[in-house]
Amino acid sequence: MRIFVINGPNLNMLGIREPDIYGTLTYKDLCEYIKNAAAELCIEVEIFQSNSEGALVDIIQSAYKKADAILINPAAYTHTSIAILDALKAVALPVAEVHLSDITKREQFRAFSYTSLVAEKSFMGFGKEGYRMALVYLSNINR
Ligand code: CA2
Repeated sequence: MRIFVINGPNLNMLGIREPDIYGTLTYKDLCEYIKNAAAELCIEVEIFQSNSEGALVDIIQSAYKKADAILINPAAYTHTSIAILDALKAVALPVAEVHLSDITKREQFRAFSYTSLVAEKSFMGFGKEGYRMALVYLSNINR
């Protein structure tokens, strides 16, 4: 099974600021954690990160016929991007949404997620562990 893990804007800055919200984990640490979790589950992962909405749409489209599922943390685009929602609908793959923080317990503008409209399941507020939980969830989806 091959899963595309897609991370949105500013996640590459993890560990640099706002440790109270996102912890001290760096983006490199997060990628290592995802790769180790995937290896334990015998899943192949390809990890992407972009700060650009269009690039994220391109990455989602490239998953078509190449991936069996998508794990996505669209970061701030979670709350704004119909383009990312449409791309996820277009490729019609199982989607799990992950957020390091619990977006329902933060500012009001973060409470709504366009991604949740297409995601089969959302994991939020579990930090890096949410990525492992989402990999487990997607690996158990029978298609
Ligand atoms: O909790 C999450 O995973 C988020 O998707 C993270 C996004 C935020 O916009 C979403 O509302 C929730 C932010 C990504 C990282 O932002 C940083 C900000 C400062 C320092 C380092 C990272």
